[in-house]
Order: sequence, then C-alpha cells, then structure tokens
Amino acid sequence: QKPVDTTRLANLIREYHLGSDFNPERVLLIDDDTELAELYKAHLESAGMKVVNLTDPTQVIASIQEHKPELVLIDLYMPEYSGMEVASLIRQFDAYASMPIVYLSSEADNVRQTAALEKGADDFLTKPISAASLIAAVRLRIKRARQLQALISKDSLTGLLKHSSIKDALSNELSRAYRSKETLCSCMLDIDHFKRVNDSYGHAVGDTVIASLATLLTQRLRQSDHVGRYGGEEFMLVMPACHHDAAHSILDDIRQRFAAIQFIAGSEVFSCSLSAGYVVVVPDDEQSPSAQAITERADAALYESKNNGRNRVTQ
Ligand code: GH3
Ligand code: MG
Ligand code: MG
Ligand code: MG
Repeated sequence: QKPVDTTRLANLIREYHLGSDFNPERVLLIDDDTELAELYKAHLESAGMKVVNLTDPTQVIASIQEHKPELVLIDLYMPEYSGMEVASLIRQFDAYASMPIVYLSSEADNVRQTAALEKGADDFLTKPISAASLIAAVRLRIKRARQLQALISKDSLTGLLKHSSIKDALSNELSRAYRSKETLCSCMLDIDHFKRVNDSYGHAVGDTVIASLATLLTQRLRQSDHVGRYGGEEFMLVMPACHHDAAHSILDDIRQRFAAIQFIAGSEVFSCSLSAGYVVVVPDDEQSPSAQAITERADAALYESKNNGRNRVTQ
C-alpha cells in the first residue's frame, strides 16, 4: 500500500476550506517602536492579514521586493530616517507608483500632516488607533488597490490579461504547482493567416475576430484558468491542475469551435482557424523548468503546428 503524503493532504484540505480565492492582505509596517509595531501587527493578523514588521527603514526596498506588500504603513518619526523620506524613496520606483502608503503617527498637526502627505503617501492615520479602525482602514485601501490592479492588468480590446500579467500568472501558478506537486498546462495559441483577414476585410473586422476568440476562450475554460493576450493575435493560457489528456481535448475543442464560427463582413461570410502548442509540466524533484523555458517549449510546439499545416494542436 502506498504511504499517505500528509503534507499534501493537509494542503488539499486547507485549499478546500479556504477556496482558491483566499488571498490574505499583505502589509509592511515600518516603525522604530517595536512594542507598538507588534501590537499593530497582532491586530492586523487577527483579521487574517500577513504582516511584516521592519524597524530599519534602510531595508525598505529589499523588504518590499521580498514580501510584495499591498500596502505600507509608516511611522512618521524614527531616529535615523523620517517616514517622509521612506515614502519618497518608495515613490522613486515606477513599479511601486500605485502602492498605497499610509502614515501611522501621533502627529496631530494638520499642516505637518499635509506636508508629509505631499511626499507621496496616500493617507494619514493617527495614533492611538483602535484595532477595528486600523483593520478597516487597511482592508478598504487594499480592496481598492486590488480593484485598480485588476483594471490595469487587462487588455482593452479583449478584457483578457495583458502580456505582462499573463506572464506573472504563469510564474505564480508554476511556483504553486511545484509546491503542491500538481500538473500545470501552458499553451500558446495563434490565429492562422490573420494578415489575410485584415487585408481582405479591414482592421476593424480583424479586431472582431480577436475579440470573438477571447470570448470563446473565457467561456470554454475554467474559472481557475488564466487567459492572456500575449501579442496581437496570439494568446497564452495557463491551466492549473490540468493533465495531458484533458489539455489536449480542451484545446482541440477550442480549435474546432473557433473554426466553426462564421464571421460576416459586408456581404461576405468567412471563417478562420487557429494553431496551438502546449506543454504539460509534471512536477518532480529533479526538474523544475522556469516559466521562460516552458514558454519557449510551448512556442516551439506552436510553430510545429504552423509548419505541419496549421489548424491543429501540438504538444
Ligand atoms: P500565421 O498563420 O503564420 O500566424 O500568419 P499570420 O498572418 O497570422 O501572422 P503574422 O504574425 O505575420 O500576422 C499577424 C497580423 O496580426 C499582423 C498584424 O497587423 C495583425 N494584428 C496584430 N494586432 C492586431 C490587432 O489588434 N487588430 C488587428 N485587426 N490586427 C492585428
Ligand atoms: Mg517613532
Ligand atoms: Mg497568426
Ligand atoms: Mg502571430
């Protein structure tokens, strides 16, 4: 009889109860007063958030890179650096332009509060603060930041994830697959002879074809799958927990459904086809290919589909 993998079982049970949407808020708290920082950390953790305390502001960028917080809480007065200096340091990085920065300070003077906010922070919370107020303030700002992030990560024509966002999705799902030892399927998909569509019927009709494929992909795939517009008429799919047989039949079904769509342009009716290449990653301890290596393999499979006559799916 096979031994039971208890870690895997525990993870499965946890995921089952928490659901795939469970995503605790991540907060970085910078304060020289360690006792107070521990108290605030405990408040936020009691609400299920993940909190990292930092007493040395010179480590702020390294800490942001490591913990990827969704909000930074900064004390205003610290011995070596002021909170204002820390806020303006964070704002020097384009990547953190939209990260909510909130001061947490006993400073009650409005003029000094405003001066501090001008350094690039978003808001001011005054100490002492109750657990309930702190939790509500942090939770609401992170909720709003997530809504904005979801908006800016989408492609405007199709509503799918943008190039950089689908790449992030692949990296994240890959790490998760290696941790949970689940298989993962990644696919590249490209419309065949799309130039001809544009040349024959115009760019606007071409856009409609791209948008129709996007709709088909979102309807046919699961909620937990990720769909991105990788480039013009090229798409990337990331399908967690998808095995080889399932991957092939889903992709081939998409291929057939797309080929069956009849597009109308003026008095003409036409149809298109697509080619796909996919990779199934089966995690084992010896091989953990990178996201880039997997994308290159999916790309190579796509080009095999193209070279073998298009309108087909290749692993
Ligand atoms: P293949 O079967 O080898 O993929 O041939 P193809 O003609 O599809 O490939 P190619 O990559 O040469 O052409 C893609 C075309 O897609 C070129 C470009 O003008 C067009 N395109 C890229 N983005 C858009 C877009 O947003 N809208 C429209 N209408 N066309 C686009
Ligand atoms: Mg202080
Ligand atoms: Mg093409
Ligand atoms: Mg192309």
